[in-house]
Amino acid sequence: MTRLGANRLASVPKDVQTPGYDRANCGVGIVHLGLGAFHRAHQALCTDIAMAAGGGDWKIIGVSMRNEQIAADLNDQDGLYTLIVKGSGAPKAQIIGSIARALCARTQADKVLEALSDPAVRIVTTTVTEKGYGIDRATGGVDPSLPIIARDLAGEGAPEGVIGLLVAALAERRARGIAPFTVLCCDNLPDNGAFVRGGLIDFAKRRDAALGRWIAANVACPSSMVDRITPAQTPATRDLARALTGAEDVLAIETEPFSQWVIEDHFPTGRPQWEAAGVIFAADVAPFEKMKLRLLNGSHSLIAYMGALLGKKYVRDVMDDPKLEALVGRHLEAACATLPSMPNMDLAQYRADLIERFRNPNIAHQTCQIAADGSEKMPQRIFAPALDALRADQPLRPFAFATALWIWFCRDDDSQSCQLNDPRAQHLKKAARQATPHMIFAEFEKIAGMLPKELASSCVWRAEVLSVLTELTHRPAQQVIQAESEKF
Ligand code: CS2
Repeated sequence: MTRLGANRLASVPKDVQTPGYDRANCGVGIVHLGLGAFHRAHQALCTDIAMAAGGGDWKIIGVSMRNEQIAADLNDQDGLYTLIVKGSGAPKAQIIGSIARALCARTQADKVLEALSDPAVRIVTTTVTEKGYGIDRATGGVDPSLPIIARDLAGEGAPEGVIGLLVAALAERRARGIAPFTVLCCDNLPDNGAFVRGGLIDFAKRRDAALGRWIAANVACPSSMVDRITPAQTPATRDLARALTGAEDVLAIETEPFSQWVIEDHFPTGRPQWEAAGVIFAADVAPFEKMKLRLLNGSHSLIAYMGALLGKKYVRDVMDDPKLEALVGRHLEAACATLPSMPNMDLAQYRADLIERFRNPNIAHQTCQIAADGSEKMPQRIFAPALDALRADQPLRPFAFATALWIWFCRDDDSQSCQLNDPRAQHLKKAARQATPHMIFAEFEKIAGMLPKELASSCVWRAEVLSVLTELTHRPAQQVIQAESEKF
């Protein structure tokens, strides 16, 4: 079987869409950090559509932060890969051509810096996961206790972390009189533009105060909300790509039909015509971010911990159980009540669509994948809406329930179907394994930057979390979850 590559494009079946622009005539304009499945199903597709609609030099240099193999594989395929959309009908494949070439930051930091310093590059997009920035959310600056931040701050050799690389490239551009690039964070974090901006300025100031001031005055960091459920690749994905395109593609990925990208329109050095891909440009992204983080991601985390504790491998397996689905519905309702009014959004429809998306029988999204990095996800997905609910005297129970399940999952019991995978794993495990629910709660409360103080000190919140934890110490999780679904 021939490998996917530029020379295969002419011979893929007619129903497989190929890039609608002359790749050779479009130059590079974007560097993307974080070459995972999500980028390939989302930003790279939108840029592919934008170039087909309006041309422009917006091809992407894709940078994998740690994975050398993915970069090599992408280069072997001339930057091309197959995106398979799986809705209710037959799966549909498309070949994406917006990635010009790929690099790995861990092994080719100099080349990444060179690309980032190129005047042609006007935008840097990032999908490196919540923990990938090394930013301390309590201070808003970088966390120097993290090895990658400490290493890059020390300035020994080329930087390897996201913030270190970006600051080094911005310093180089400033020294050479080149306008800075716009940094567009595409991770599931609230106010993600301000978040990454805070990290860049703080890192820069620690090395050179004038550079910090220059970044503060000149670098645009628009916020964005991104959404598309994209599971990790499996061997079945590659088999399907082969069957649909007739080519071997080690980078093929599958995704759902739904896709959303809302961006604050602040690109001083230009941007692709992403509108052509349905991107919404909004003056304020915050309401969209809140909606997505609290409804989709919040209920995703609930599904993940129910699934992990009950041995249900995929999101769709959780949704197949009417009792669990009812708990997801309850969570969505409570989370919805915490949102600001959104006159142009039909939230009832959004919620109904979410249930359908989670149910998609053709998407094999592992609960274990979503359960990972809970300490990085719970604050914006569960604790922030819980605090708003507390202040507005709205139901806290759904958030307390999700929190207690997460805490129980952090015990990392051998019987669990998936193991704890979290940058604070040791700390969380120790806290979750305390002898009594009160001791567990007290230990979690102490974890810096995790629970908002006002929430942690609320008796109502405490009572709700403790009641679920107490039940979990007496009965199997299955019985506790089932009993919870019968409570309303
Ligand atoms: C998921 C997200 O892994 C997770 O934590 O909740 O990756 C989710 O699938 C995306 O945000 C959907 O847009």
